[in-house]
Amino acid sequence: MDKNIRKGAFSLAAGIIILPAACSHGNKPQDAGKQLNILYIMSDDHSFQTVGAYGCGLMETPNIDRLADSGIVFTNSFVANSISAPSRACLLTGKHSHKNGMTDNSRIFDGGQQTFPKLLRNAGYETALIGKWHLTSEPTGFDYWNILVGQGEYYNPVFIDNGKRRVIPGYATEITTDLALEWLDSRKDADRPFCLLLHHKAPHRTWMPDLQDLGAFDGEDIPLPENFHDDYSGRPAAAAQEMEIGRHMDVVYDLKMADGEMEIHTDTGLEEYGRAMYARLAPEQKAAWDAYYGPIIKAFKADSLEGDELAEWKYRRYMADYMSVIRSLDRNIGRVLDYLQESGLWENTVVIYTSDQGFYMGEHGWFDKRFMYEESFRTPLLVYYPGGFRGEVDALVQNIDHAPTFLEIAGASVPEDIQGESYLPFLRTGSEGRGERWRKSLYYHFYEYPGEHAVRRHYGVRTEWYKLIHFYGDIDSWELYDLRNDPSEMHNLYEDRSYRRIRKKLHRELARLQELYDDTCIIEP
Ligand code: SGN
Ligand code: CA
Repeated sequence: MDKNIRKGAFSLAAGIIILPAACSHGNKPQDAGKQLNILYIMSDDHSFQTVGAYGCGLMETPNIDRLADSGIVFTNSFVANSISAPSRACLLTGKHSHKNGMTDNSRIFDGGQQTFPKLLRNAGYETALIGKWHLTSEPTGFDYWNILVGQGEYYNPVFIDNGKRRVIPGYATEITTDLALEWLDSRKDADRPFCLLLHHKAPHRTWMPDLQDLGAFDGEDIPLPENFHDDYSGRPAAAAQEMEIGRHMDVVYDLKMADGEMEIHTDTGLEEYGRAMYARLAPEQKAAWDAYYGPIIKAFKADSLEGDELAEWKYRRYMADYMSVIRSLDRNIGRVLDYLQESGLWENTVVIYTSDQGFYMGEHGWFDKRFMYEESFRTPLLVYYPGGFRGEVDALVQNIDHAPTFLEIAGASVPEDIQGESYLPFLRTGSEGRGERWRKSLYYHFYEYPGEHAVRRHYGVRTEWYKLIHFYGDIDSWELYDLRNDPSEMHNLYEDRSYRRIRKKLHRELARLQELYDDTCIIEP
């Protein structure tokens, strides 16, 4: 194999996770009956491919991996609707999008509805939210909240602190972490258990690294995914998207080629935003920024790349920036874990690390998410539970499962209308926890079309081995994948006669899930 080509991310990830303490029960037992604290850390657009513990080899994340060393790596963790605001609403309510009303990013979350932070408060918890929120309405159910405005900025971001806006100079990941540590420290003597939602902006577009991480991946061989030059044959919705690195990623906006001479121009409509992004930097930030990107801009101009060469250059710049942003994320998660360990909170705090969805690292030639294909349907999930299981769990879990899990941890009852299932038994005893009673398939529904990146509406079902997807609206197409033989989902087998029996079973399972979750609203654009 050409050393510059890497295999499909999923095939790289599958089966090669090596955990030092796999399948042992090595943590200190927790105090029986005491309500554990919950620290839920969620980043934005962090791919499992760039979490060291998932074994893809793209980069190391030594601090996030501390959760793998002391806890569980969920190797089959998924979302219900692969986009930010809907994903956050699934988290808060434990329900699919059609039930919580947050079907796409343009909606406003109804904060009057039942959410797990409200129920935890009733159960005696102190609740806090710090970082990205993205649900437009004011947060409800939190004793303290301090959130970024909308998507938030990487540099010198505006925070809304329990209603008051202020610009905080510096880098978003550091600032968000500082605020979380300050909040934890401020409640040192509190006797109530806490639930803190620590939501990072990183590594969302436009992947602006912290100054200290600029160039962290320079000189590294960043191999192209095997299917980078996908031609999307047999997959009309995949062919119709607008999220290709080659065609849709903007060199000024996404890849920081905002040259002082104003000679570089792009046609995606994003150039001016790229220049404005640079303009927001403070003078000393600009100086460090220029020292790094200046020579890259110069070489880019001199090389006048085109076609595949340009697409591959864009891919490598994108990956270098994205991974540099994660370096800071990982370092800051390390600061929080250090604090828990030094303060003694480590013994009675459950720590969850996940993302609002996955992301494409050039697979199919893409960045962004939205599709029910593996890279964006999956999301990393690592959980440390004091006194609990250490190792891997391969059960199919989904982001609607957090709410019932947290309620069960708190000893609160789980309301009937919550659609997720508690994964607490896995935290205690690993895969034996729920055994045969656990779900065998997952339901997914994406709605944001017409919308940025032009991914068509679709819903589908995934079992351990197969996936069935229906794209609908101004397109009507079915896709079927055999994930064992085609983990990169390149061959749509829906019309393949040898899969007729499987196709029928998957249709039946899809209908069962739509009935179970009561999803009757196929919204036509
Ligand atoms: C922004 C990005 C998109 C991204 C959405 C949703 N464009 O609109 O590329 O898909 O957010 O992301 S940008 O030009 O504003 O960066 S989400 O994770 O928040 O749902
Ligand atoms: Ca996101």
